[in-house]
Amino acid sequence: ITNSLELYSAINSEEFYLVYQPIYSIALDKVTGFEALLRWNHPERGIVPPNNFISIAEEIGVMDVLGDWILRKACLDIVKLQQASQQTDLMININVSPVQFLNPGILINSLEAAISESGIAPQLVRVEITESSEFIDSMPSTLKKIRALGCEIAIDDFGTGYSSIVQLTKLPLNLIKVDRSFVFQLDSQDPEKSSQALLIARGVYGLAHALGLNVITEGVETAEQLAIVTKLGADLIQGFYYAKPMYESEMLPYLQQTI
Ligand code: G
Ligand code: G
Ligand code: NA
Repeated sequence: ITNSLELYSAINSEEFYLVYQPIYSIALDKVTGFEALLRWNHPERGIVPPNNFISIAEEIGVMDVLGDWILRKACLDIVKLQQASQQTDLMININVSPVQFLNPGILINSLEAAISESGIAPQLVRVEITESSEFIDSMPSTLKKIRALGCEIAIDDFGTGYSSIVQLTKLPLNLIKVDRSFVFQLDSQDPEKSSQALLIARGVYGLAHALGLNVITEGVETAEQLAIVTKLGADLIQGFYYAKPMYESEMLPYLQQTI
């Protein structure tokens, strides 16, 4: 249903936009950054969620172009917000697709361009990666280059799919993002399930911290879940409890209202 022409034209006619979800620091008791999340406002089909088109964009080879647009737009938006909110240390998490690691030169160029165009401090940029066994060989050297630019690297969806404990020591990471299925299970009404989830979560936080990695806990929706993960050692929280992904125009009012 979606072809490359349609995706290219969508980039040119600005049908893509980014929404932003806050990331909250427990230690600092404030929002310290946002994750940029892609949306497609299709002229006929309305809002198309990324799960319905990113894999197609990856297959037909437009992810480098789309990824370039995402990096530039997200950096520009967060710098604007830093200035408007006078919170100059706000961080931006940006998703990079595994296929972008097939053309590392383009990815690094895009990142450098996004940084220089926006003037953002590179250490405020976090690149979120998901592991994919196909591209794993080309990843470590490219990740090192990203780190050399000064950016941070977070591994997404930890605890699902390919991301394994071994990778935590093989890749030059700064953070892991715990998949929201973790939090969901902590809260299970089934006592056996929830106590198992508790053990696993404690282990993951402990391991991450022992390796010097920060943890973003995704999918926190309730005060109960927040209390549980805080006790377990969570440091950064992303979830509907704080806010759903919001439009760019909503970020400044959101920050002002949470101070
Ligand atoms: O925002 P939502 O929950 O619909 O996102 C679903 C998934 O789509 C995310 O977990 C993420 O993996 C992917 N995604 C969202 N935005 C981006 C983006 O800008 N780039 C890439 N590569 N993936 C994205
Ligand atoms: O894996 P990744 O970080 O790319 O996923 C981000 C997506 O997860 C966002 O698009 C958002 O819609 C979704 N998300 C974030 N917080 C919550 C939450 O508390 N509950 C649920 N169900 N989804 C969430
Ligand atoms: Na992500």
